[in-house]
Amino acid sequence: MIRLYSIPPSLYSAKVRIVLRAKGLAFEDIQPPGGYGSDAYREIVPSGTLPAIEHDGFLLVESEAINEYLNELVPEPALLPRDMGQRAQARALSRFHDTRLEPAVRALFAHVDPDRRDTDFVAGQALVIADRLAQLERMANPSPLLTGETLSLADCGYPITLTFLEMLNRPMDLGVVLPDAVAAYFEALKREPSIAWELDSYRPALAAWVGSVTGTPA
Ligand SMILES: N[C@@H](CCC(=O)N[C@@H](CS)C(=O)NCC(=O)O)C(=O)O
Repeated sequence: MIRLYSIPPSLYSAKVRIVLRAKGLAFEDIQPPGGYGSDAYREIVPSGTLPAIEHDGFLLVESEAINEYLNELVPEPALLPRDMGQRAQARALSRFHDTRLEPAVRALFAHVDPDRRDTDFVAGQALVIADRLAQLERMANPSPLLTGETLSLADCGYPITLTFLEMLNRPMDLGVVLPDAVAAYFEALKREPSIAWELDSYRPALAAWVGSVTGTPA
């Protein structure tokens, strides 16, 4: 049994759960004692960060490393292409999510509460996000997923970040429109069973978080 340390709105924990489910792995979802960064949690996970997994006494943090580990732990279904170049490209697209698109969306979190919102910053950040999405459209050629017909590690962060964006777009007046290819890709992601499963529980958790910050239902 794998233990996953996570909290409900944690985007990178959702990215790991998609792989756990795609691999058919049983797991126990545990909230960090005292919250992430607490002394109690650091005694278990020295970095104090989420997500973390514990498997047969082996502890690992960082969603990319965790997902690569799970992909090797259970080889089928393979979540990376056989071809070396395509495999490298899948990793590049996953890192584009983690280092370019997601941080641009995450920068909005401090402004979700209307009482603490800097509208100029939010308007500027909406442009950055639109630029990142346009970059993604130029880099990727989803058919319908990033490496073809079947789910790969490249795909696992995008459905969560795009769901965040979808949920914040209207209440924060972002006016971000997904480029056509990215919108079609998002729809294909939602049809993927392990992603649909994750989104079923993730959406309410996200809505609850947005509602708790804004004081209104999202
Ligand atoms: N690069 C990390 C990002 C995960 C992340 O941002 N986790 C947040 C919680 S959702 C966290 O642990 N923050 C505490 C910290 O950065 O010290 C990954 O891919 O796992």
